[in-house]
Amino acid sequence: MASSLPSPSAAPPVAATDLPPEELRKALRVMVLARTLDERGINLQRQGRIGFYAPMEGQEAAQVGCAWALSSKDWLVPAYRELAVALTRGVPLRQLVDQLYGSRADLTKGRQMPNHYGFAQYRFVTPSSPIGTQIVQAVGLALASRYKGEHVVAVPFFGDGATSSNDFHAGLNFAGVYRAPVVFFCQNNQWAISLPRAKQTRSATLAMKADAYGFPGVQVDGNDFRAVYRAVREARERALKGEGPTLVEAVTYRMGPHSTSDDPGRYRSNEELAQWKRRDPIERLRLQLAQEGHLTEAEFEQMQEEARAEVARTIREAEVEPPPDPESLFDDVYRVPPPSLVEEREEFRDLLREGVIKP
Ligand SMILES: Cc1ncc(C[n+]2csc(CCOP(=O)(O)OP(=O)(O)O)c2C)c(N)n1
Ligand SMILES: [Mg+2]
Repeated sequence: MASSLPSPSAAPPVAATDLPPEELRKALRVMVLARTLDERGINLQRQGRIGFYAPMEGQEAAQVGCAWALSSKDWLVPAYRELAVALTRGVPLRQLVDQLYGSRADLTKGRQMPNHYGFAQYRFVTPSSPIGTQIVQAVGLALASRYKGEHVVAVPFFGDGATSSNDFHAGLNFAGVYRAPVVFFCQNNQWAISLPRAKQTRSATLAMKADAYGFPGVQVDGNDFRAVYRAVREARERALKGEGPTLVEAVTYRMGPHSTSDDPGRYRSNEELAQWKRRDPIERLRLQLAQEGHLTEAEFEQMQEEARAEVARTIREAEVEPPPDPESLFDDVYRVPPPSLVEEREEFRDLLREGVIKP
């Protein structure tokens, strides 16, 4: 895999971008906020305060760069690792943390695993856990939006592993045939749990798979915010002009474990991690801004400090929310519940009252 890595000594020259420095500083702030919550997320699980966490450390530039290039009405169709996408779209930190706790304040009512959040208001679709399913869902959303005359794209977020799923091929083929306004955003973070990219496919790149479906595929340095932003913006423009989908492969790295149920030390080396840490996406954008005279060290430290304080305050507030009302598990399935379910609900209420079932 080392052969596919860009050489750290040959850092690319600072790329031109249409984004003014203030926008880039805002993007960096979101990247820092995402990393801060991510670190706390792992610790909260280790301390037994939440049940599960899937970190995205290392993928901040890919996620923020992509989401920054979209409009607020474009559909986001994520997997379980898209924290920084949600933050870029403007989802309040508190709503994300409430979902991690699955408390009464959680919009998904404690029914989804942590990280599997959805926000209708932000067009951030709740992920389905089976790998690749969001790809076909996004194609459907894109076509439906076009029929309705909306000037938007749909963006499924998926990993290198998902490119082996049936839904990847079905989704790309259908989108190609119907020129669906989709930007397929693949974060190639080198691993699908313990399966390395080299064992995922013999294709030289993931981007080239788009060739078979008759539309462009572009590979981009996923740790370079500006490169990702530019690639997604161009793909979006193509889609909106009616020229069809694009597959964007953002080459990046999952620095943490797959999830809190995983120990990456069992399948990958410290050297590999160290190599990628030298390509840290946050450090890259920070350095670019500093070199261009748009960010001082003190300003960056303040960004980190503010993020830490905001995350700590949000966790403190979210943690005292009570758990969901146990009886609410009977809600939302039927508009008019069948008699058997009404009966079951009454029985459940009795067991709660008698203390046989504890909330
Ligand atoms: C259809 C299906 N098969 C297997 C799994 C178990 N699983 C969960 S995550 C994952 C790896 C996905 O890797 P990738 O697409 O590269 O995304 P990443 O986790 O690296 O972000 C697997 C195999 C699943 N959720 N769904
Ligand atoms: Mg992966």
